[in-house]
Amino acid sequence: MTELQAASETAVGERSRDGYGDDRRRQGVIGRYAERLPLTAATPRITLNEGDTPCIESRSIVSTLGLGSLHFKFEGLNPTGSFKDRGMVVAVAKAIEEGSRAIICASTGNTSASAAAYAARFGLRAIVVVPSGKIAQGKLLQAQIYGAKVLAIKGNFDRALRAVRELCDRYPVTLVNSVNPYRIEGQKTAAFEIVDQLGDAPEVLAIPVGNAGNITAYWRGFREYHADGLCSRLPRMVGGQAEGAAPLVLGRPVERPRTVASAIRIGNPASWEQAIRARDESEGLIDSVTDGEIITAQRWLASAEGIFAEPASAASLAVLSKSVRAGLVPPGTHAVCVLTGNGLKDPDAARRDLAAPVPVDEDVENIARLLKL
Ligand code: AN7
Repeated sequence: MTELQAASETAVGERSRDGYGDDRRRQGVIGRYAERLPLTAATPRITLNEGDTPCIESRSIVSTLGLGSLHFKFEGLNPTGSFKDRGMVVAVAKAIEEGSRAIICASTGNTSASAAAYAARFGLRAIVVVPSGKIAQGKLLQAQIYGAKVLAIKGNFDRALRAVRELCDRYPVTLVNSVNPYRIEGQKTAAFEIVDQLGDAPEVLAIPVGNAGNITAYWRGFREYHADGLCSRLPRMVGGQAEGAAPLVLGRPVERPRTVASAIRIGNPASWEQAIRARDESEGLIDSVTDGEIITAQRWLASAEGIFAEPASAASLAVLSKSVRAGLVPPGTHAVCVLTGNGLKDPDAARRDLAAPVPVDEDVENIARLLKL
């Protein structure tokens, strides 16, 4: 056998039986990063094929902002359409390991969609508590179709979280909000992937901040890789909050948070201290952006890059753009922007002011005239 034949034998041998080029994706977060997660021999290796999302290179926004490089970590391509799947798979695996039969969360929508999906697939009961009338249509639909018990609470996310925390203290139900430490452990794998995909950590990581679990998780992930010599630098963490829901920027809880980005309509983040620590240790910043800036960023991503992310996700681009204009992120910086969720989840937010479809009949000449062909 020639060397070439031997090499191709090996390559074929590594292929999974159903013909995937490699089975990294099919292993999910637990399979790929097992040694960096708090697993035991008894933790079930479950997956819905979460993680391994693309780091998409910017084609146009990078030069408009004058950055050295810009990549979008598009978490909207996870199985339920958001980054929540990374933490949920670990939280659910540990819940199963511990013999739990039911999971519960408060949610602005994405956590509930993810909890419902993993519970459905792995035989747990899911209960989700959402702020009544305040979550995106697609997310509510997801929780319902996966078969979760959906409870709508009068009041905002912060109230819902308080209620489920108390419930879990008193009844045999596992809390899967990001106050569950396994959620943060799973979510830190996104930082590992960015380094694995780009070869090093970026200089700036722009990220939306709501309950502040994700910024906490990324910072932990980068620090772990850095401590093990797997990246040469640590990024500055640049967090974006919506102006009407910016407790970390104001330095105090917001009683009645308000924003078009319903996913981050949170007034009293559970991981408050950890987010401030991530900001300060990384010499980064957390700033607020207006709803107008968020929607402008969402449209910009879609029309200039072909990426449809939900409004909360676009807060990361909005805050990056604002920081560049303010001179807080210098020209030539290597940046990654985390796009946490899929735009299709929230058609109502995206639809505003978009041109309606143009009615036509099937007369080709008329169509051609209309299009000035
Ligand atoms: C798309 O689903 O809190 O700062 O209950 O859905 O880790 O809270 C969602 C949060 C950013 C903020 N982008 O992340 C929930 C929930 C999207 C989100 C965030 C959320 P954290």
